[in-house]
Amino acid sequence: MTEFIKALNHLRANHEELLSKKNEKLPFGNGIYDRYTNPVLTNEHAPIEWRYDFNPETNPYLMERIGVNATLNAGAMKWNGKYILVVRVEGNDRKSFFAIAESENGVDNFRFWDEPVTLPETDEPDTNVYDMRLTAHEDGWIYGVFCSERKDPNAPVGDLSSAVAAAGIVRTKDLLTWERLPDLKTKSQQRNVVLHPEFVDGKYALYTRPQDGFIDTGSGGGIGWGLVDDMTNAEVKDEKIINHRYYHTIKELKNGEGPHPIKTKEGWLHLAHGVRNCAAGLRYVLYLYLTDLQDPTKLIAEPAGFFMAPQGEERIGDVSNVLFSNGWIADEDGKVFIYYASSDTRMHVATSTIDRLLDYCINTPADGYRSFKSVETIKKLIAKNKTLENQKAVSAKN
Ligand code: M1P
Repeated sequence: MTEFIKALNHLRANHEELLSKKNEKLPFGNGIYDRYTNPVLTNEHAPIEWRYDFNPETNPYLMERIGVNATLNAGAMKWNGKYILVVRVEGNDRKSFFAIAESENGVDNFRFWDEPVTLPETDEPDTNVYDMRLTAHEDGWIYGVFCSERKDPNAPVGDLSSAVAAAGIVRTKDLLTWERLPDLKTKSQQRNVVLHPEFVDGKYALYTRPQDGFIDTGSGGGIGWGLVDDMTNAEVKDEKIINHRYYHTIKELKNGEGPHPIKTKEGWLHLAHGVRNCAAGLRYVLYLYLTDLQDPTKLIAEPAGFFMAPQGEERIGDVSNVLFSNGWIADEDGKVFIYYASSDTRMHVATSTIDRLLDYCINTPADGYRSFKSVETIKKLIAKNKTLENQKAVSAKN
């Protein structure tokens, strides 16, 4: 056996070992969700066929020819009984593209399909595409709404960083062939646009995130909502903010809808990200909120603070201190798989149930917006627990 063949066999074996690694729940969760020991996808999960030339004539050193830097911000859905992620794969060349990975159980053994998604371009080609939200809409199509980034045509000479963000739209019936539709037209730049799964007043409904610039949301007050007549020529003319940003909260600087909300008996359950600034830079955390079933723009409940924040190794990566989620899957038995990326580098899963998430949403105290109020809330809980202890002591005596 040649050295080349030995090295290739070794590469294949290592890759298979990584892909088939079991994932276990971490012990002692917080009662709301469970985290898992391993990420579900890392850059090393990318198929070796995408990265290596296996021909000893053209690649005698078995070099990695095309590097994958990160696997992050995946949209998710259940498809033919499998847990499907539409992953943002970022190459060493900084370009992101989409690729589908599937798993039988939703927590491990995710394997990429043979080839990345071929995403058609519009007449104005995207420089970069990322963060696709999948929506199996009641009209029968599966839509993918993603961020399309292009260089700012009005940037001053020498400014090579200014960019423009817009919502790109594709649709498919089989996750194999994607039809590109015109980008969403709105008054401002957009990122984190998500399609609601049902018609509202006979129209398509979009969660938006109006922003003044590519990074700054500026006067954009939070997560917006707009109705659209036709997804093949989507235009949001009126946008109203349905989930606001507030001073001195986890979403003071910006926020954005995650995946599309899940319909529950208590209302639409939303997962979103909130961003604040600090000396270490921006900190991205996840939070939940609940809106009315009949009127998805009406807030019913929103717990104070974050639902999930970067923890341990999740804190470190290409963009540290970031949790971001644009994909979750609710099974028919009520189990929920929350797919989240840490520090713009790798994908993880956390599991919970609809009942637990609703309990968390409805019974966790809301934000009082002042330290004094936070202390009052804690004291109320202490008093409640004391009463319970006293009652127990009394009944033990009797
Ligand atoms: O780097 C953190 C995240 O930053 C952006 O999110 P937002 O538009 O809310 O600031 C996105 O580019 C996202 O991909 C990235 O994870």
